[in-house]
Amino acid sequence: MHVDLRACVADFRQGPREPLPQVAFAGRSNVGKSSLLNAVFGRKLAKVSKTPGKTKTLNYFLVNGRCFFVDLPGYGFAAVDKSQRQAWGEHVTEYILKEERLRLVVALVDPRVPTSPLDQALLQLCYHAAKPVLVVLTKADALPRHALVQERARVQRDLQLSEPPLIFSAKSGEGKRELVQQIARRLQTPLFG
Ligand SMILES: Nc1nc2c(ncn2[C@@H]2O[C@H](COP(=O)(O)OP(=O)(O)OP(=O)(O)O)[C@@H](O)[C@H]2O)c(=O)[nH]1
Ligand SMILES: [Mg+2]
Repeated sequence: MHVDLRACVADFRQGPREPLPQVAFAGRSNVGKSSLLNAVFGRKLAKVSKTPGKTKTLNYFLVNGRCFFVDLPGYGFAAVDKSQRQAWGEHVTEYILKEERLRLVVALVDPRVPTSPLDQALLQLCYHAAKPVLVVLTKADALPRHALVQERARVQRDLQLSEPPLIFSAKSGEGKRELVQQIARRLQTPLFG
């Protein structure tokens, strides 16, 4: 996979100009968005941290010259000041509402934590913007299998999803192939080859 980091911007209007489809990776701070991208890329291109709030801009990665994967700042992180939090939220909200090249939102959920109203709000925003959503459970390695299966059913119920969420682990690589396949299928664009 050939990947280039092409832009890091707060306002999507300053993002890349190419007329290529975009796939955004959204979810709470610390859910594992940047780690998921690094696992998919097979390279440490996105910055990862134990401290929530690491990704502060919309980071655009050009994938095989065919589409952009966009790493978004996380939501629900209390330790930054309120005005900064609102500005990030507004930037992400505007991006989802107004970016016409945005074709899919991959919504990441940590199966170990109760469903947040912020996760519900993200899905509502995507439905409102008529953007397709793919829900992915991160950090699958951190739970025993039976617990993971239970949490997957809970998340599906809480978020009223028609299909069970995908399972993913950046640590073990589980779910990587299926995620890439699903993204390619939804974009109707082969990402490789
Ligand atoms: N066990 C485990 N830990 C993970 C996994 N993915 C991410 N983490 C850890 O979770 C923490 C947050 O990961 P990030 O990828 O920076 O999360 P993020 O969603 O990009 O966070 P923000 O940029 O702050 O919004 C780091 O300590 C990662 O090592 C995973 O698959 N398994
Ligand atoms: Mg990040």
